[in-house]
Amino acid sequence: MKIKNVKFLKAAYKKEEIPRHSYKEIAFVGRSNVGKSSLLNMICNNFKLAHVSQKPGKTRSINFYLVDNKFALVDLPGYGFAKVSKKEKKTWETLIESYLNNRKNLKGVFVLIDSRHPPTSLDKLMIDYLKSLDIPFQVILTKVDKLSKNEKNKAISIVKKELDIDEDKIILSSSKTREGRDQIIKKIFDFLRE
Ligand SMILES: Nc1nc2c(ncn2[C@@H]2O[C@H](COP(=O)(O)OP(=O)(O)O)[C@@H](O)[C@H]2O)c(=O)[nH]1
Ligand SMILES: [Mg+2]
Repeated sequence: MKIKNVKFLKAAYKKEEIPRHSYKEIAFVGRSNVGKSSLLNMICNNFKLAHVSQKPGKTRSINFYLVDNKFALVDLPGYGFAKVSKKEKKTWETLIESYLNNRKNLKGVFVLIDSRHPPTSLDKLMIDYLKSLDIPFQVILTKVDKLSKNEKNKAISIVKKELDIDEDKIILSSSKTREGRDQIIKKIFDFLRE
């Protein structure tokens, strides 16, 4: 259970550009600035793989990465960024939905939530959406290096309650300290086996 070689496959800006391949896929979603690119880089041991931005709302495409010529990691555009036009927002939503809705190779989704804040209405919508489509998912609470032990426990109980999920559906992670990396990688391989 290791990730060795990761290479960029493709960026899809519209649904016609979503690649047709037979690789199983694991996707990552979350609001913009949640730490998704940093997490992907941390997991893949590659600090240049995904673009970490100071300005939120940059990734407008679905990015596909091929891992060890075996399966793909999929970076979905961040949702809920306020500073974009309604039209632009709609385009992203349609792109995310058309991907999640019809993707046979999709084996699991990681939903990233900032551990310092309670889940947003968009996080809840995403979880409900995945539940309704019967897509296996796992919640990752990001940036836990900013929390004390006590605050971590609080964050877990809020997320459990707000999203109506069990504790085993939650992983605490930090791209700074690499906390949670082993658990996330294990879960990726569990998803691929299911
Ligand atoms: N303290 C801390 N900051 C983080 C962590 N992950 C990301 N960040 C910071 O959060 C900001 C957004 O990160 P990025 O990975 O680009 O988020 P994305 O928009 O979800 O892809 C950047 O300033 C990162 O340096 C983390 O685990 N701990
Ligand atoms: Mg990003």
